[in-house]
Amino acid sequence: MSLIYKADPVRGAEWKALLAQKAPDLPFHIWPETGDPAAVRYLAVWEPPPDMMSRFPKAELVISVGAGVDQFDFSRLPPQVPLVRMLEPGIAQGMVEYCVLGVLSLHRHLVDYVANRNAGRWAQIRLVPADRRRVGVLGLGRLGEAVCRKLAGFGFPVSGWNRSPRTIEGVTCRAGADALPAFLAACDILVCLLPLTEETRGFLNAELFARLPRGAGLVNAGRGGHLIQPDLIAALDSGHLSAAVLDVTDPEPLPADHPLWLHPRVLITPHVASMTRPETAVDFVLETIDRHRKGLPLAGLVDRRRGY
Ligand code: NDP
Ligand code: OXD
Repeated sequence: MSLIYKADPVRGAEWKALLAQKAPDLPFHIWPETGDPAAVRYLAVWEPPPDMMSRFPKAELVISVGAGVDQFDFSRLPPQVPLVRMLEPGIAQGMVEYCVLGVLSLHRHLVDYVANRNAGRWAQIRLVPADRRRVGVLGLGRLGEAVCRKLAGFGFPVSGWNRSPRTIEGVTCRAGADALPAFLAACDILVCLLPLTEETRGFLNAELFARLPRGAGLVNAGRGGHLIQPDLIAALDSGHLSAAVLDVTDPEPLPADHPLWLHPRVLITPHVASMTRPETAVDFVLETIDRHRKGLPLAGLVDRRRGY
């Protein structure tokens, strides 16, 4: 009964050392090494091998090493094999840091100061108090909720928009398509933390940008597929949007000659908003395997019909 890991090999080596201590009886292999394929029961993967089920016919449980699961082709996973997404707490911690970084960068005009630095220009921009900068978060799941709470602590008026209704202390929560226009109209900075699904692909588009107040900023830490990139460039060039902080792009890596790299109103990071931490990820995986063996409900179980 072995566990296969298929993701960043450097962190895989850390998983191996941790598992050797915490679960010495669980054979562990780092892809492309697999041991006896017939012994494989559990997989912890970022991108699964396309022939996963024929290669590992006795696989019983698949765990995404990331919080997102849009990289999975659900049709290749038999319904009896549960897919669980990573819920280790380091992901939320990293995402909170990143979104605070992105929102504060926009709030405190970092894009302008980078341009001024490049031009050797000393020019002070008037501060806007946090209580006059409205921040909105799309998606109030594990990450969106944690981000809202932290941002509210800075004194920003924070609102959130979600598929189903949510209550978060200190945050104005709205739900459903009918509530979206009013939510967007009150976002000076918009943060996207939606999962990428059929419903949310291309969500950040010209129509949505037009509903934001003139001069609004964007932080996208969800997935590159949420954003229609030419629409963003058009909105920035027209001045309707002031700046964007993007951690995710489509494709990844973004080609060196892509216009987004050179756009003066865009800051890009290479999908590093958060990184799954081996120490806590291994604990989550061991607990998930244990619950699966006991037939208990699994935290992070993906609903394949919803797509997240
Ligand atoms: P969750 O599944 O916990 O939350 C997703 C939230 O989005 C839920 O509250 C859900 O609503 C809401 N939602 C889903 N579809 C819609 C929709 N069509 N309209 C409105 N709301 C919707 O996910 P996480 O918070 O853990 O993660 C969110 C995403 O962040 C991941 O899917 C991944 O893409 C991205 N991510 C990016 C990382 C990075 O490094 N850049 C790192 C980790 C994650 P409901 O409550 O109704 O289900
Ligand atoms: C994730 C990611 O989904 O790293 O965890 O993007």
